[in-house]
Amino acid sequence: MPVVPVPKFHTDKPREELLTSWETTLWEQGYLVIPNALAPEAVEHFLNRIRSFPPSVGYGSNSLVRLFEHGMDFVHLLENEPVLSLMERVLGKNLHIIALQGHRMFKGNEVLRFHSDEIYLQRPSNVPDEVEYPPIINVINCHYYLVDVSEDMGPTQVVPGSHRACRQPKPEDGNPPRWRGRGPVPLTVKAGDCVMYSNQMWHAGSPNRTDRTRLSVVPAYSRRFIAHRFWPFLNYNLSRDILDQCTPRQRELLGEHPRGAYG
Ligand SMILES: O=C(O)CCC(=O)C(=O)O
Repeated sequence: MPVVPVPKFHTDKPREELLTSWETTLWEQGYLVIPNALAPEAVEHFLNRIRSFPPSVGYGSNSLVRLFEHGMDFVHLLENEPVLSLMERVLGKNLHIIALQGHRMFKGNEVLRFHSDEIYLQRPSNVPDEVEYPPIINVINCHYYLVDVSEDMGPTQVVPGSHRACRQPKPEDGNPPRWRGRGPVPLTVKAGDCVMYSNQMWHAGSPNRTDRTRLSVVPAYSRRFIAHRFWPFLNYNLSRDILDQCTPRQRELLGEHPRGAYG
């Protein structure tokens, strides 16, 4: 594995009251934006990295995958504060990542269909939307933005509260879909901001009307019981080069856990 410099990350843990307020927002709305989550030096570093990688084999032009294979800089990013403390608060200390992607969204390759990435609690088709279901947060997609994202650049959109829908959006929900009267919010941000949302909530990109590319690094943190999505899944091997350089906490974040029920 090539040796790459590791930029400076934020290491200060957030105050308890701030964590509590962010956590409340996540449970209530399903999403949150933390401004300046990534230091300017790290933004510049990952911007240059993400720009230059060849496409990931087998994936579309908008998704780089398993970025930790490219160098320890991406592994260190997983411990960036205040994001890690918030993830631990919501998902438990034994959380791990199930994916570490890079997004390169440009005119023509946007993800425009609103969807939940996965449904963990399914509302049966005979249960009306008025029936309360709990908010579901098992996986949190965290987009660290490397460029400013204006409304014409096709920002990610989320439908507030839709992590309680417990189903995929349907044509009757409208185009774009609304959940309990609320339509999508475009998440325009500055470089360094971190957009995070429950992967069960309805989200999509939007048309990029510029010639610029929306670039982000996207770790997906999850509860321990959710399986990794490191293709080819069954026989995926994390290289020794990476593992030998990781601290015990970094190995846990990549998916090493104590033995428990089932093995
Ligand atoms: O940010 C976007 O463009 C949407 C990406 C998306 O839908 C996804 O990662 O599942």
